[in-house]
Amino acid sequence: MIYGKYGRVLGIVLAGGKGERLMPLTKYRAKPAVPFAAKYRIVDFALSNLVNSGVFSIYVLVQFKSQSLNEHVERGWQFGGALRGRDFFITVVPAQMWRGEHWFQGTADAVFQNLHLVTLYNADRICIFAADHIYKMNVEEMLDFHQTSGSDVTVAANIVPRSEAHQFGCLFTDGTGRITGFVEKPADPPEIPGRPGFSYVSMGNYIFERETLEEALLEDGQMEGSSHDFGKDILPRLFGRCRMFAYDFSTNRIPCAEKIDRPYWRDVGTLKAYWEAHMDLLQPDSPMTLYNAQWPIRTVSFADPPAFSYPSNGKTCSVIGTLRAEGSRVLGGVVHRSVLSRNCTILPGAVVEECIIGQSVVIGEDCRLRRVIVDAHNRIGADTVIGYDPESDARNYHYDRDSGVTVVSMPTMKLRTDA
Ligand code: ADQ
Ligand code: ADP
Repeated sequence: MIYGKYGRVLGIVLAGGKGERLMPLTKYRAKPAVPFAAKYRIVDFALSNLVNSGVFSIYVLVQFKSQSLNEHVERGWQFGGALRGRDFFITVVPAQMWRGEHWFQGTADAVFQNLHLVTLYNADRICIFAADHIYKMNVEEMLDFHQTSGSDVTVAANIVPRSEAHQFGCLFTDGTGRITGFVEKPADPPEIPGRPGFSYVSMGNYIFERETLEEALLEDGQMEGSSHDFGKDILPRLFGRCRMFAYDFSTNRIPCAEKIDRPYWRDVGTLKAYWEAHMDLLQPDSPMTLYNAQWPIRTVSFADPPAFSYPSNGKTCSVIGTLRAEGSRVLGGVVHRSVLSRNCTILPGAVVEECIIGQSVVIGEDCRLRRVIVDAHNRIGADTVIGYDPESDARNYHYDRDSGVTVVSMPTMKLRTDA
């Protein structure tokens, strides 16, 4: 267990991102609360990685539209009985204007405004992790690397195609992994020497020695013009001034009896990436599996009935290559390469292909849906066709030209106070 071996390790999960590029999925919820893979929320991956690695003291910093995120963490992520207490907690921390009349201005400010929690916990080192990614990571291996290399700051790093690297912080390292340069979201990302077409990028997960963190944040807090962001301000300022190393994610190993869990990491910040990450999971030889009992992805449990499917009204029922949450029912429809979330219903004659169907959604009789994300609580009327005509989809729904995916957003709630 980590506790003791690496001193007092505090986890801080940055879960305040707005997720504008995921609109309309982020219209009523924060990005880390966006549902994923039928029964999870995006934040479950970061939290599972920390907990599975033995980090049991975690603050989750939230900001925008955090209601459902708070409820999710409170409902699904609490230690019970004798484990509840000073060293076993997962606590949501809202912005509280500790340092003036403003919300969290950036990721660094979010931690700066909560530095007293680091002091209260008496942390030796702090794992500051993003909440926006689908991945599995054995954090103990990163802590081990941090400790053996005598690092003050360790940045988890992954190799991505250069064409995607402009969305990330890009790193330069020497042969030992020491960071020799850091540039946040460059228009012209640098290539890895000797690996044309690929760049080395920050995964937004950092381990800081406490003193280094406190000094860097105090300095940043006084800086005029800073955006108070780890990627934009803190990291570029720190390298050269302290021992800063990149932890190579491709070396990370997840315990798995069947040797199937290969390193997988995906920023699901855009609708395209979100949809593709789901399609990755549906591949029989998917690099990431949800079925590794030694590295469970944890989430809230509900008293939902079992998933069920049967032919109805003489219509065939075929469900293939599909992730199905509890309570989902296919009553005589065809569902291929799709995701069925909790308690959704597919009515007779409907054909659903490469779709993500949200919680409690009903897909009406004889509907045809292809490459559609239907957000929670929608009722799609009988005979509706979505995903076959981009122009019509763009008029009626949210059509994402980049991916060719259509999104049906959550129905607008009519409030009694609305005019
Ligand atoms: P971005 O992906 O642009 O870059 P950002 O929007 O800052 O990251 O979000 C990082 C994490 O912090 C997310 O989990 C987000 O939810 C959370 N967050 C954002 N603003 C917050 C705030 N004000 N308060 C609390 N939490 C907040 C970062 C790094 C890059 C790196 C990528 C990897 O800056 O260097 O490559 O992550 O995806
Ligand atoms: P839930 O599982 O509670 O439905 P979701 O993530 O699907 O959570 O929804 C996010 C939040 O948005 C919930 O707190 C829900 O009550 C709220 N919500 C749903 N529809 C609307 C709406 N039309 N207007 C405002 N809030 C909404």
